[in-house]
Amino acid sequence: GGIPLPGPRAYPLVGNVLQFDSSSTLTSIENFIDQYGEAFRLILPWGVTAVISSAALVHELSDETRFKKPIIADLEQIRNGVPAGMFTARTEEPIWGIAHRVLTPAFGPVPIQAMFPEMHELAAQLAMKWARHGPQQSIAVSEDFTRLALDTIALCSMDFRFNSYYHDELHPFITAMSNFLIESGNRAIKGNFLSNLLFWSSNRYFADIKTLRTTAQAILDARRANPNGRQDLLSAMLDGVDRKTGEKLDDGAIIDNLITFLIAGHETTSGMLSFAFVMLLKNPETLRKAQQEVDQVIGRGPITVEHMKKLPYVTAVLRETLRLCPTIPSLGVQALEDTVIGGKWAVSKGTVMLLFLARSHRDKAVYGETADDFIPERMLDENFERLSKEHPGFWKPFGNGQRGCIGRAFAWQEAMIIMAMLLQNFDFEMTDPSYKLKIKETLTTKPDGFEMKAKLRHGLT
Ligand code: MNH
Repeated sequence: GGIPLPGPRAYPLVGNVLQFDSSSTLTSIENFIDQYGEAFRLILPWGVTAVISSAALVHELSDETRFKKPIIADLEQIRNGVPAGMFTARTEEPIWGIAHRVLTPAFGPVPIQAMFPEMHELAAQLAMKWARHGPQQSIAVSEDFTRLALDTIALCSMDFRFNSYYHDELHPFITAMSNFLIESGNRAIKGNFLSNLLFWSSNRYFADIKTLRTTAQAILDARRANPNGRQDLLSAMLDGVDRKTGEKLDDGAIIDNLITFLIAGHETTSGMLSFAFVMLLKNPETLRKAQQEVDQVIGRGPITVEHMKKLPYVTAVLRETLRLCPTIPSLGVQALEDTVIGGKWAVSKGTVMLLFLARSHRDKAVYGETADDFIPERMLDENFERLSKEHPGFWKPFGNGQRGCIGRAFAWQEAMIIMAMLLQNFDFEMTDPSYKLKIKETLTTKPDGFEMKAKLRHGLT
């Protein structure tokens, strides 16, 4: 049963591709949503694709007995470089289950808390850098948060120091990684065949992959040659035995997951932090409240791991930031069988559906008339729990179910440390007070061209 999904007219061969504004995929989809509603279909290079944008439907499609994560588009292309990484593996591939079971405990609360000192050290380095800049220097916010997030995931997961703050030029590994991601995105549109015909970009693509893999291999070899007893994500992968299959991760899978953590761990976290400052500076009352909370709870003393759970307003600021600006703006799911969604639309087996968080997170049925406004109060624990009971699909920035983000606690601790430290030590202003939020779209989203100035409130603590 069920009626077909509505959607714009599709053309032979190209489907709806030419109806996209190439400068912004997100805006193009928003425009389609305005026209066709909470569920409609597009014909894209990988086939019929439904776009879903209400919280109720997002909840329905989060049911893992009916839908699974598809590996398409960018994710499929990233497999050219990391064929066995857990972000891009298919759930039915044994290597995904092994990595998932071996790594889940390593991302648990106890090991993450043990990473506090190293996370704190890198946060303090960033605060030091901004202090030295002085109050007149305009800070390229996402660039510096990208340095922080990359250095943090590399240090905490594999004991490797990029020392990004000390270089204007990025480390060759980082350049290779960002080119690899951009080109994977391009290839998702052009397809493998055409992409491999374009020799220049294709040669560079495979050279970048080689740089990524040889660097990760070198880090692995160094650890094996010098097992220093350090407990981190790399040691968890080297020593871990899957209780279900009795298998260990082979070197290929370890390398793929090291690269995966660097990819998955840096853009999303730095995007979240950058958007948080856009939101705070555009809503000065929220900045004042966040700073007041830090002053009351931490004061001028050192930030400790115990403080992390005692900053409800700062926590709510990050939740509200990810609501309005989910750094992964959509999640893919795929129907396991022919089915009907929303009680009316027919969807055939295998159909890919994009859960468009950038819109479902602003559903008026959940958030009312103030859905587009930045109001951290609605994300304070009590309200957050009430929303999650009344509207279970309300907030999904970390994905869903067994394929949800494994690095959530990692990202959260890292972000809370730097937020607390920056609010404790600096007052901020936008370099251009008339800055209008513009979104840079790659695999993830970030604010484009956002700069601010940071003025020490007192001596650095
Ligand atoms: Mn993370 C999966 C968002 C930080 C490692 N992450 C996901 C997914 C989302 C997501 C959404 C699911 C994607 C999908 O369904 O295709 N992740 C985030 C956000 C942040 C984040 C918003 C920060 C803010 N992620 C991190 C960090 C790490 C990490 C930090 C690593 C240390 N994430 C992963 C991995 C997966 C993932 C690995 C894949 C998990 C799996 O499929 O088994």
